[in-house]
Amino acid sequence: MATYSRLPGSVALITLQNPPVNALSAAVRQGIVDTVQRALKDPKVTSVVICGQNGKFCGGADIREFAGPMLGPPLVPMIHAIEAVDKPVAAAIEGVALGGGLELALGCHYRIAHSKALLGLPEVTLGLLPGAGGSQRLPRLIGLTAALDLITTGRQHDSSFFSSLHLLCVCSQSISSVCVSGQSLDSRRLSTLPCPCPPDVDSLLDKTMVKVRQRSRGALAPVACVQALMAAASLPYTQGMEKERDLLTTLFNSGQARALQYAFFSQRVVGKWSLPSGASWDNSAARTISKAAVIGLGTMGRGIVVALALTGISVVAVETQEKQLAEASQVVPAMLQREAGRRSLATPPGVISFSSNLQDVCEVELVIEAVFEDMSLKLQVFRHLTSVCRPGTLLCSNTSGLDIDRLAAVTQSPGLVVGMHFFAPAHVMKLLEVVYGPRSSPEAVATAMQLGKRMGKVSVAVGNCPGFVGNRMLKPYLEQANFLLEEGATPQQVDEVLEEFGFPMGVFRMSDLSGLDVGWRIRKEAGLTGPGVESTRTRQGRRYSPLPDQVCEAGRLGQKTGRGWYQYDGPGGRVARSDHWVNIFLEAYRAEHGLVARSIAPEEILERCLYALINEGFNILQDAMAAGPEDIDAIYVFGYGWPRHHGGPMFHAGQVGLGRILERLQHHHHNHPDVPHLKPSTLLRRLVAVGSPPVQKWREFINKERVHS
Ligand code: 3H9
Repeated sequence: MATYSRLPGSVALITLQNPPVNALSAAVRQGIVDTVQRALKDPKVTSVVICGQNGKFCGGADIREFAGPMLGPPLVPMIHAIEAVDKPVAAAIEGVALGGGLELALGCHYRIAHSKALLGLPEVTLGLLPGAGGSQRLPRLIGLTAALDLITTGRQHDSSFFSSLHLLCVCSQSISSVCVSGQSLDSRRLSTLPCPCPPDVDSLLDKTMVKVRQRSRGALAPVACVQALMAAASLPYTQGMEKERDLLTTLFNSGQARALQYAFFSQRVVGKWSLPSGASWDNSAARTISKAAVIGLGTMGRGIVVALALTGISVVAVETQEKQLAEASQVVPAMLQREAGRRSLATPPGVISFSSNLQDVCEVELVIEAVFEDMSLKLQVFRHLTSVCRPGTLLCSNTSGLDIDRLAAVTQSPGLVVGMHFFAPAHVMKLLEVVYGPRSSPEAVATAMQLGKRMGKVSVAVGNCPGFVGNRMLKPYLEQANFLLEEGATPQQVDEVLEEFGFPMGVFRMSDLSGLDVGWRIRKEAGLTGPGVESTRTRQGRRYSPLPDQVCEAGRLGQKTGRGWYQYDGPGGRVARSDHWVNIFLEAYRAEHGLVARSIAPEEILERCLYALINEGFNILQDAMAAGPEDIDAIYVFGYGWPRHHGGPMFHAGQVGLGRILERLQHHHHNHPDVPHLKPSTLLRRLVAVGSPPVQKWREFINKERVHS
């Protein structure tokens, strides 16, 4: 709702009230309409100020209402009516003015903001455009060029940025004095102003459209934002508003908007973690960490040191190999300085001290081990740590899939051991998997989750199983991609289909970037390949493709060697070009194994890669290794490049239809009975049997089934 009060004198104060961010719900909109009317009718009121309760102006339209029918007064006429009134109206902005909140402020005649306030039009990130006049008023105020950037990216900035664009007025005269002086409000009504455009407006719009199409990877909203701004540049306001409305309606009805809004909420749902033991975010206390240590200063370790230091934590960075230590002590401070310069830090970065002696971690509160992915080495480190650290120190491992419980077992306090699985580069990538073992204490999980949040990560609590959630699902995806090559596809064909779907990189380009030796080493450790293992297409009782092993054996380890599934300009080269060698190699491989290449349709490529991954997601939910589909989806969106406008793999399954996914998995499993990952998961079957409930209901269904079983 919105409350009304008269300040001493002649100013009416309207306060938006809808915790936590004063979103413009039906009740708030009704409140605004009523209170503005009251201010107009009151002869003693000469000016109006709109503000928000609890230091937050407004977080925009109430996203929770988007799923239901539209109730209450619509935003567009409400804002238009405010702009039209003849008493000056000012928006007093504290905290945030985002989306519809900023659009409301743009309908006011004056805008004043606190220096720390954050403003922006982030609708594009929700699959929408600023549809309450924002796409038409903002460019009229700040010019087309600046508006294009803000609206197509959804970027948010503080008030000094917007002051420089004259969006905020430095009030040299108070609002009431404007009224007393009888100054006309005409020039303050943005809808009446022309849109300032650069001389080469057509070329600017064309170039922006090309850039936006490339960047958006199939997302509709950024393109619609450019179209709305084209209208602002070329049409009178009223016609521009018609265009804005039509584009908004199309976006609103698209699956992409639903996916992006789901992604917004799933990012918040995962913060409210719970474990099968009943421990959860609201009943488990986290420790505040001020001193930490990182063991191992390879690529991951260096990134983790920087991520910790950026939050103000002092870090002991330990590396036992002298050469690696010398290199890291040069590189890490430079990385930190660069990152600190890019962000405006609330606190100065923590101090980093380098050491080659594990003994130096004895004073810290938390250790993150980031040594080579080798169980015996990690066990050795954990044994050492438990003997040198103070009792009560949290011991974490950055393993990407090894058994946390085995590491915990060699320590004096297994309850204080958790996994903190970062993604490279660790100071940049948003995802953190926090892995709890059967003995991890709620306090250890809560501390790791909160530490992740402090580092600006989306932290997701996951169970302890090989590969945890992300890498466990990646395995069947990679496996299908290899099988498709055996059957006749090329790496480019597979990658193109996946990139068309919206992944920034297809599976083979991605593998080349990560290094093909990573998986090779894991397969060797698992006894799947290596000296003495026969080169057949079946290993350990199931279909296996030795293709990636053979590529590695040929010395092609990806970008770092200048050759992998593609060829590059040289070692470390970035631009992937198709390589004739790969085609000859695939032909020879097929001939050796008596395989006849067939032409494979893009639909089959997409289905087999994605549905195998999704199927494993259902197995993970069934095994309670993830609390709900939102956790899996957040992991894939923030850590694995899953296109956000498809919501995440589990959301996508719901959009395709669970019945359809089941039917296609059955079909592909029938054709490939030796591939267990294609066998539909029991949970998927059960969900289909109860009528395919929407993804938001799966958690409840799974929990109920668990209670009954
Ligand atoms: C729009 O305006 C469309 C118009 O152009 C046109 C329409 C015709 N609605 O993020 P937090 C909830 S589209 C409903 O953890 P923070 C959020 O779910 C909108 N709920 O806090 C969470 O709930 P819970 C354009 C909302 O301090 C709680 O508030 N606006 C909304 O880290 C706290 O959120 C945006 O895109 C909302 N609009 O960050 C802004 N916003 O506690 C979206 C938040 O139950 N919001 N909630 O989990 C944000 O970016 C951040 O929430 C904000 C606060 C920066 C405001």
